[in-house]
Formats: sequence, C-alpha cells, structure tokens
Amino acid sequence: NAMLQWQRTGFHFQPEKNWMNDPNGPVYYRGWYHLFYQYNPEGAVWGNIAWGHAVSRDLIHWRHLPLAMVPDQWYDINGVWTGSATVLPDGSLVMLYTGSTNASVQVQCLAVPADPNDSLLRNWTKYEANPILVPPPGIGDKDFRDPTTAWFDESDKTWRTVIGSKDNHGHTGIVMTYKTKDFINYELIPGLLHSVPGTGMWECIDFYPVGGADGSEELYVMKESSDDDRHDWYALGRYDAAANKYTPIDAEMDVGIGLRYDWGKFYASKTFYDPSKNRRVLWGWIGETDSERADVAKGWASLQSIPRTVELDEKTRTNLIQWPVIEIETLRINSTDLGGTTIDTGSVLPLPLRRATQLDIEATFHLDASAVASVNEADVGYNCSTSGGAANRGALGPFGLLVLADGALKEQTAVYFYVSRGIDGGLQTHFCQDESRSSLAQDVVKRVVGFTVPVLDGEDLSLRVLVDHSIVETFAMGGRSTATSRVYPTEAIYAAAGVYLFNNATGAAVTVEKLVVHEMDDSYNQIFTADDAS
Ligand code: DQQ
Repeated sequence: NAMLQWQRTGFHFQPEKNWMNDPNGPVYYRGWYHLFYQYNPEGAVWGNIAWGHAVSRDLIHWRHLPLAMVPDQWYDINGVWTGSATVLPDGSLVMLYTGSTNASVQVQCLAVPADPNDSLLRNWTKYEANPILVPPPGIGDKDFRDPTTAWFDESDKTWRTVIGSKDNHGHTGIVMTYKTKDFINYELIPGLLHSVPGTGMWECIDFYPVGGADGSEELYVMKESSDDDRHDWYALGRYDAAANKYTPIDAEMDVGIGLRYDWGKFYASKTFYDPSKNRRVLWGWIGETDSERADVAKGWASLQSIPRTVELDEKTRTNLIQWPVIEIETLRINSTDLGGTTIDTGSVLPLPLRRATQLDIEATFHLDASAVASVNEADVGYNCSTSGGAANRGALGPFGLLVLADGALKEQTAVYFYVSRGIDGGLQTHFCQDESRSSLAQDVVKRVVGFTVPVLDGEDLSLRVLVDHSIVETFAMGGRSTATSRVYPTEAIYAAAGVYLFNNATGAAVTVEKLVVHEMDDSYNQIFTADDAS
C-alpha cells in the first residue's frame, strides 16, 4: 500500500519495524551517541518491552544495533522499562532502569556495560543482586518507575537519583530522591523533592540545571510526563539540595500545570548532557495518532523527535528554548528563497517547490504596525484548541503556512499565528497547529494544538517547520514554543504534497520577511547494521 509506505519518515529516527516508545539512557560515550528505546521486537503494538539500541556520530545518521537488554529475569520479565545513563567521573557508565517483575511490581535495576572498551556498548550486564530498589512504604507497586540520570552531591559525596510516583490519596504527582555511593545501596531521603496536587502519576522525571552563564542565576528544570493527560510538563525553579526541595520560580507555572515542552504529540522525553559540544540534548517519543489497525498494517509505530538542544531563554527567563540540533542542517539540499512577499487578507499562495514531503522551512512574519494599532476589538479568550483553528477569521490572524497540502486544499496541516488584543489592550500571540484537515481518513485523531508564546518588543513572528512525511514538528519564536503533529494525508502525498502561505486575518496584510524552504535529504537511518559499525 503506497499510502502507508509513504508515512515512513526520511530523517526522523525510527527502527526498521515494530513498536517503539520512550527514549532511554541517551548518552555520549567514546565518540558515539547512543540511543536506547522502549521496543517491542514482536509487533507494532506496545508489549514485550526490551531496549532497542542505535548509535550515531552526529545524532542524525543512525546505525541500528542488536537489542541491548531483553526481559529475561524475574525482576524485569514483564518489561525492561524506562531508564537513564549516568557517566561517572572516570568515564565509566551505569544504567538505572525500571523492571516490571513477574508479579508486575515496578522495581529499579542496575546494568553496566559488559565490555567498557566496546564503544558501541553492545552487551549489558544486569547486576546479580537486582533489584536495587523496591517501592517504599506507602507507594503503590505500579507507581514507582523511570529513574533519572544521577548527579553528584558534593556536600555528602553521594549520588542522587530521583523517581516519580503519585500519592494515591490526593492524586498528587510526587518526586522522591535517593542517595547512593555505589549504585547498589540506596537511601531514601526523607520528604519529597517536589509534589503538585491533582496532576496524577509522574512518569519519566527529568531534572537538570540551565542557564548560569555570564553571571546569571542558574535555574533547574523539572519535567514530568503526566500519565493522566500524556503530556510532558516542565517548570523552571530553584533546587535546594540540602533541604531536598524544588521550588518553581512561579507557583502558577508549577510542574504539570504550566509549561509544556511541546503542545502536540510528544511524551516520555529525556535529556542528556553532550560533553563533546557542551550542550543539553532532548529526545521525545512521538507516538502515532492513527488507529492501531493502521499501525499493524504498516508494521511500525512511533518516531523519535528530532534531537533538540535545550537551554534557558535568557531574554525572558520564563521558558526554555528548544532547537533542532545543528547537525540536522547538513541534510539540507535545494534551498529555495521565497522571502519578501506580502500575503493579503484572505489569500492563499502556493509555493513553487519541487518536492514537499521532506522539508525544513524557516519563515518570519511581520504584521503592519498601523494595522495592529487600528484594531481595538478584544479577542479575549482566544484558545488554539477551541477557537476554530485556521479557518476561523479574526482581525489579526490566523496566518502562516499550510504544509502537506494537496492542490485542492482538501488536506492541509496549518501552522499559524493568531494575535489577539486582551481587555487590558495588550497583545497576545498564539502559536497553533491545526490538524483538523490533515487527512481525509476517519480513524485519525485530529486536533488544534498550541498555546500563547512570548513575543518581545520589536520581534518578528518566526516559525521553523520540519516536515517529514507523517510528522510536522514546529518551533515557534526561535524555539520558545513547539508543536508536533502526526498527520496521515491520503492525497497530499508524494508529488501531490505542497506548501502554501495563508492569511486569514481580516484586519492586516502580512509581510513574509524571510522564507527559506530547504528540501531535506534522507538520513538513511534504517540501512546500517551492526557490521557497519565496528
Ligand atoms: N513507558 C515505560 C514506563 C514509562 C512509560 C514502559 C512512559 O517505564 O513510565 O514502556 O511512556
């Protein structure tokens, strides 16, 4: 089936076949980037979870390796679940992961490379006395998983790792901290590192410092993956190691209730520090939004996001900046410069492109200041998800791009801005992605996703859109906000896929200051085998 085949991506990470979910233990080791991931070797649905494994020199071209760990012990026979790598000062590695036992109890386990001199880390030894941690008193057997990368605490010379859970009485998401000297014996530090009522089970905690360069204050990111709503939520805050306390800089933007990494489909993410380029890199699991039946038919399910650098936005200090790793730009071919156009109100302009299924689009939009000033009406309460998407016209939006669109625009995924004026007279910019017309297929989840994004005085509105067959991964305002959609066009595929500029605002023309469309090469991430990698 040509339509199903077309959905496979050209430059996103995916195994050759079968089901994948969370990224696990990403790490840079002896010249290689390693990505492990939750994997079902037996089919395109979740189950039989083992650790898939791939390596890369550049985070873009991947070589697939044999499974790193399989469920073969009583303590992980129901699944080798999510875990994280820690690099010790001598360069050696430890891996902590969750095992689901023969009784489906969630326990933490230790594994180390069988041969530290194998830079490909092909074989792993599970510690003989696993598990090293079982659910502590008061914590449910099925609410104790996904240990983080550990960090060293100078004050008492111990390593710290945290594990997410929930308090069953209050439906409160919680984080527990353990300390250890040897990764074998652990002590639970009294109290909770953090908790937020009403947010449910916290999966896949991530916890790391950002900022702090040039004398600015270092802040800590805490991220949790909400089992309740399947989104990755983060906060910026302060970490008091001695008190084992995390405090968000803004209580209203606490973990689980404020900021998301991505407003679309993006879950169970994990970062790692890349010492070779002195940066922090984020991976996220991008699931399918089609039916399980379709996944089985195509033989695979899920992608990983393009690896993203993540850093504090020093201009706002209220949000992170996420950006595709620079290496992805080596895949750019056939760049077309189409900047300097004006899109009149109510118009749609096709872009003259050769191919439009693998793209990296850079666009900057400018709303005429006098038009903005003349709009007095408030648009209080505009909300990407509930305000009618790209088709609903307002004074200052929506405008942006239609990607994976066919000639008749029966299928289109809209990436757009909508500027509204609040009752206080101030402007608010919404960045949204409208999937509602992304496919004529019925068995697909289609939403309008997005949220407000900070825009500072004098800044143009910018989008970077990565289009790769069945994924649209967008970075707005230089990475202050992101939205990822899985889309399943039935007609806007192969040569029939196109890109359009559109302006559905009634009150202002939009100038497209910059528009560069790069065609993207394949990364051939599926053709390497273990033999190539030695
Ligand atoms: N996926 C893993 C768990 C984790 C969940 C199991 C998040 O360890 O909590 O496949 O997607």
